[in-house]
Amino acid sequence: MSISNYTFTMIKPDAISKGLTSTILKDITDAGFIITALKLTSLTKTEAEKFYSIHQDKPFFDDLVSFMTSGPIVAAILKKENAVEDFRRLLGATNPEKAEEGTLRKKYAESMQRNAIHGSDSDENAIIEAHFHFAEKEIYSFL
Ligand code: IDP
Ligand code: MG
Repeated sequence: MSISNYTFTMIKPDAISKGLTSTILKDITDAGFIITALKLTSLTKTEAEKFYSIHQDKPFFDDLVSFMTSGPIVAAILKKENAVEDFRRLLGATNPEKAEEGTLRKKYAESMQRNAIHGSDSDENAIIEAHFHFAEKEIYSFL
């Protein structure tokens, strides 16, 4: 099975605090993604800084780390043909005002920062991010 069939997602603290976890997971599985790893967890400040280190020089970095450590997250690995690209399409634009109708961020995000859900941006990052959150024994293969 090619690595391009997997992506990594997080339901962010804003969406969890609104009770949207099961709704979002249903939207994801209804769109054809299979959950191969799943947990309710949280990020320490150090972990959030590492996960988003590519953005460390951006003006929004400190606020992003505060937001992502403000409450629990749900982390998941998703399987589908062309998973990374298809999930980014389901997710919608980073800025919910620019997200297309029907996308997860259009439906559930409240702002550019509090945008409800994360999705990996490449096959390489999907694998790195999946292993950031999950041990091998927590990842299930359905084939
Ligand atoms: P992405 O999540 O759509 O891939 P990135 O550019 O990788 O977007 O940014 C990571 C996260 O940082 C976003 O999902 C959002 O929570 C936050 N973020 C990005 N740009 C801004 C901004 O301009 N203001 C506030 N927060 C931002
Ligand atoms: Mg990104």
